[in-house]
Amino acid sequence: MSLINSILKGASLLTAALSQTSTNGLSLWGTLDAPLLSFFDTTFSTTSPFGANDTLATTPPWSGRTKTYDWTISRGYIAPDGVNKSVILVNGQFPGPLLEANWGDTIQVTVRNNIPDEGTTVHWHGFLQKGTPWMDGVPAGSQCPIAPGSTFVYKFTADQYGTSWYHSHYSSQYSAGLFGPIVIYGPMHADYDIDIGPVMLHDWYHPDYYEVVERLFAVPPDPLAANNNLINGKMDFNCSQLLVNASCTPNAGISKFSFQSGKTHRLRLINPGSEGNQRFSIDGHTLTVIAVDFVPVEPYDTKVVYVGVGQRTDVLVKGIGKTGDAYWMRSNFSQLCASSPSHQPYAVAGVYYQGANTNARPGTTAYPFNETNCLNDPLNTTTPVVPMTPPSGPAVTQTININYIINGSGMFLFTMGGNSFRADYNTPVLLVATNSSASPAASNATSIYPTDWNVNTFGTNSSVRLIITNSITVSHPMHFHGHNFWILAEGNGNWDGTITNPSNPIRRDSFLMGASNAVGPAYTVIEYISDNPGVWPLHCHVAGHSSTGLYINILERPDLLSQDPQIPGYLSETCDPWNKWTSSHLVDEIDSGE
Ligand SMILES: *[C@@H]1O[C@H](CO)[C@@H](O)[C@H](O)[C@H]1NC(C)=O
Ligand SMILES: *[C@@H]1O[C@H](CO)[C@@H](O)[C@H](O)[C@H]1NC(C)=O
Ligand SMILES: *[C@@H]1O[C@H](CO)[C@@H](O)[C@H](O)[C@H]1NC(C)=O
Ligand SMILES: *[C@@H]1O[C@H](CO)[C@@H](O)[C@H](O)[C@H]1NC(C)=O
Ligand SMILES: *[C@@H]1O[C@H](CO)[C@@H](O)[C@H](O)[C@H]1NC(C)=O
Ligand SMILES: *[C@@H]1O[C@H](CO)[C@@H](O)[C@H](O)[C@H]1NC(C)=O
Ligand SMILES: *[C@@H]1O[C@H](CO)[C@@H](O)[C@H](O)[C@H]1NC(C)=O
Ligand SMILES: *[C@@H]1O[C@H](CO)[C@@H](O)[C@H](O)[C@H]1NC(C)=O
Ligand SMILES: *[C@@H]1O[C@H](CO)[C@@H](O)[C@H](O)[C@H]1NC(C)=O
Ligand SMILES: *[C@@H]1O[C@H](CO)[C@@H](O)[C@H](O)[C@H]1NC(C)=O
Ligand SMILES: *[C@@H]1O[C@H](CO)[C@@H](O)[C@H](O)[C@H]1NC(C)=O
Ligand SMILES: [Cu+2]
Repeated sequence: MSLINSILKGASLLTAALSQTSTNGLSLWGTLDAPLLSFFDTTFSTTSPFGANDTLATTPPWSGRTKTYDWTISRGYIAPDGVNKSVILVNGQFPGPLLEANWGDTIQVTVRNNIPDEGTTVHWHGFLQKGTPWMDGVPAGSQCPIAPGSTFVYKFTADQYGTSWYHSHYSSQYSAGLFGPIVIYGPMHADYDIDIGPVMLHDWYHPDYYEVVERLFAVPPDPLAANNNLINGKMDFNCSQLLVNASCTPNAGISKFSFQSGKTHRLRLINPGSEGNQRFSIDGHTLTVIAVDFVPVEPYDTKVVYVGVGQRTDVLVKGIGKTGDAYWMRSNFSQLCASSPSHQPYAVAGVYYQGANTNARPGTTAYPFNETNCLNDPLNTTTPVVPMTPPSGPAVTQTININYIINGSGMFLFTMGGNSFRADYNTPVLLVATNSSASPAASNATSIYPTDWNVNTFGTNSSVRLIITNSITVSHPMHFHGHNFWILAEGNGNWDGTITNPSNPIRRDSFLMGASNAVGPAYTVIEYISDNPGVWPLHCHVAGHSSTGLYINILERPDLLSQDPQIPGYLSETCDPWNKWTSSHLVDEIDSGE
């Protein structure tokens, strides 16, 4: 019997065999004790008028309020699915604590790195960081790694509202658990009664993250397949299929959620996974999509949503159940789109209506579903609530191809724009871009950057259109920092210039890049306005693909960066301790660094 069938059809009650502390440390995610979230608080707003219904606003109210957090990053041992393993925790929690704020707040997070032998950073996925490009949390891009034993204070504006996540950007460290959800309360264009909060859907590996990366760099590469799939950091595992030497407890306990009959629930789906794109559904229920990434969209109904790695989808779910009812929530690791098939791709959680026995096993049936592609809903189904029209012609258009090479040592490496990326942790691109003695060159040329840093610049062009093509038969969940860019078109073969919804194309910060097929290479055409000086990575969010080079840096408005006097000071806060630490410790940069 497969694990999933034994969970779905088992005879006993769904009682967790391990305590929440054993499975998730100090985290409450996935338990019925996890707090419900609140709503947008407009009372603080000093810009007037500004209300919960100002859904067309494009700039945040200035709140004057700072939300402060104090986090310690450290190693620990937990058993999220019953298999005990070494992880990296935020304040002892997996998944990490909720970062919540109102739109327009200042967020200040003190991050103390207590990992004894590795640097770290925290990236705030999807925030624009306009005016604070040194707070993006990218080692070798916007900062040096935070050295073991040192602290860095991230401070930035909650410039977007909706759902996101934070994660380490250092090597594949987030695969070890260093991530958590972000909720920014803002105007609401669709009403709901109950905010269930984050629902994190992600694959899970039993070996240590470093071993997963090591196997990628073997010759020939020997990629490890995901061992399990989790919802809010929890799932069961069949211990007779264990492939590592670790203690294993069956029936560790799955996630559970409370629903109320007749009420509308908001679920904030997040994929913080390492490889697997997820198909999410709740048996018998309809999902109304209201936001993709940080972009509110005109509501549309569907039974299944596809959430790629790094993406978020906010859905409203009408409580169709009666008192005492229980339903299965499901998230399937999309096998059609996986580079390596997962050992156990099916995650489930229990949805319990008022009065239900929360240890009872739901008896509901999944929607039948066959995978036909590895893309989000068609571009024309998704219309942003706040309309924005791209300029009638972009200032510059560039094609960037994704491919691979086998290098002189027989290593398989991904390439983007012709080169495989590799970072230098001691020399962030942003620091070089503001190096006053080098700035005349930096403002004009990429020649001062080593080739494998993959630095691209478009000078002072006001808008940039990128035709990203993929020559390989594997799809990629791509993420671009610093922008909510437009997605103009996607397909295979040659783009004919047609733009979907030309007056208001979908915008987001993470997209699914299709695979090459019989028609030809895949293409996705994106466009952004060059209004955010900084160093913005554009990369695949599959941890192993980014580690093997599927990554470029876009150096935006180098002319303005070279004149910013604040940058050297911010960078020395991490680079001084890091340079000191690395002068007496060998940094084992096994992968690209990201
Ligand atoms: C666990 O896996 C073993 C070996 O594949 C299989 O024989 C057994 O039926 C599975 N048990 C359950 C409860 O799924
Ligand atoms: C996991 O291993 C650690 C370290 O060996 C131990 O302290 C902890 O009790 C174990 N937890 C479980 C659930 O086995
Ligand atoms: C927002 O609009 C709804 C429906 O039009 C109304 O019931 C509600 O009072 C409004 N809220 C605010 C804060 O204006
Ligand atoms: C498995 O781990 C245990 C505890 O760390 C150790 O005593 C044992 O030798 C290991 N077994 C194998 C086969 O590596
Ligand atoms: C998810 O997997 C289950 C099998 O566990 C299957 O019945 C269901 O149709 C799948 N749903 C989707 C959306 O892929
Ligand atoms: C899925 O594919 C099978 C086999 O081709 C077919 O019988 C079934 O009707 C399909 N289901 C859906 C929901 O499309
Ligand atoms: C989107 O485009 C597809 C194919 O081009 C078409 O079949 C579909 O009706 C369109 N949907 C909407 C909502 O316009
Ligand atoms: C091939 O790539 C690996 C990983 O980046 C690197 O360690 C190795 O030196 C490269 N070999 C050559 C010949 O460039
Ligand atoms: C800054 O530029 C000078 C002169 O080109 C060079 O010697 C120095 O290494 C550069 N520093 C950095 C951090 O790039
Ligand atoms: C920028 O580079 C181009 C081509 O290399 C050169 O012609 C031009 O003079 C440079 N401009 C500046 C300001 O350095
Ligand atoms: C726009 O970008 C192109 C391609 O990088 C470059 O050749 C051109 O000089 C840029 N124009 C300006 C005004 O910076
Ligand atoms: Cu990829």
